[in-house]
Amino acid sequence: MFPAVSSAVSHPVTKSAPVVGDPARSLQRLLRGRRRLLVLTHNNPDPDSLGGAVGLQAFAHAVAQIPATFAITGRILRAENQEMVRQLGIAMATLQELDLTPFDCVALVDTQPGFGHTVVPAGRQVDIVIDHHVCAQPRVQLADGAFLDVRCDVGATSSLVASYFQTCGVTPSREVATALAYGIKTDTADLSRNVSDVDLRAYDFLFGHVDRQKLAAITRPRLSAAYFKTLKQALNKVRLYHGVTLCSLGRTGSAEMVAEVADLLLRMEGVRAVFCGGLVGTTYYVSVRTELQNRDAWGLIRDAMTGEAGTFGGHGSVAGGSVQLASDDPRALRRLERRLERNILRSMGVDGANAGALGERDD
Ligand SMILES: [Mn+2]
Repeated sequence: MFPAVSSAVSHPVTKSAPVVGDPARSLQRLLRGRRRLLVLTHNNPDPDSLGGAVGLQAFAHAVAQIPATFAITGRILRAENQEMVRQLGIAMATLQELDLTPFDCVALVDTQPGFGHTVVPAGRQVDIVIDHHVCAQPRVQLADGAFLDVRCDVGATSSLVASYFQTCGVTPSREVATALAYGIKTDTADLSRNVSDVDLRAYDFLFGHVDRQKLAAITRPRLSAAYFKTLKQALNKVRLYHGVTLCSLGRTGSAEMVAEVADLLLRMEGVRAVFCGGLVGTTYYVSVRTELQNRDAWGLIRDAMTGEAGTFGGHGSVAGGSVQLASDDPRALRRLERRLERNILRSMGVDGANAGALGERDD
């Protein structure tokens, strides 16, 4: 999941924010001065944000003996993520239903204040930010003396949280270690993408504590019949061009399905870039995946969104965004699909070519 940044911002700088002193010890000091911690992340949490959140909860308990509540907005969408919650017994509250008065400390993990897909309760300031996304926004809603550990060269927020355990000599429980390890696995594509020394050291540290059976169960969960039905419909809509594949699912159940189909299509031989879209309610979600050496996913989605009042974010090989439609009128959807396709083909230099469908060619 990527932060939706305004399409008006310039290309973000992919440099890390400086981490002054030892982050683990600074965080420990801050937590020791608080009574109760609220851990938040972006809407529809993904494995890295779930890992980071339960990791931070456990860390706060271990080094400062303070209770922590993890509260979410949105839903846990992917079958893998639901299985992660089930297998590891991850407890979470719904932010909108939570009484916030007892909390004197608010943390954001795997996101930052001001990101479009992140809810910070009105009137509350954020005390702790642990993240690895590029921030193109001014720092808003940050408390004085806030703890900020934002490292854009690190592959996963879970790696940052795991490093705090390691620095402070705290051993995570099997469940917490498994959550952190799965967070790292998903955000770094099994330590193959966007991976840094911090990620490798964190994974090494965690691996001895991981419940490998549970990790395997999370990686390959049962999938509903509805999932396969959606997949079948999606595959019928694939449009193949030279090196780039497009797929608009039309109306679909969730933004996660758009991302899943994009991941799957990138595995097709000869495909170097994938643009996948789908309408959920009146929001059209776009997922971009690329293996191009000379173009990053952020540049591709920016080109695709040219002229649209959409939001998008991403880096490296993965980007995502959305466009708000006035209604779910099928004609408006078709027009949007055509505009995006035209932008994408122009950007990829395959303007004017005809699309192929699956089954029309054997290569
Ligand atoms: Mn992440």
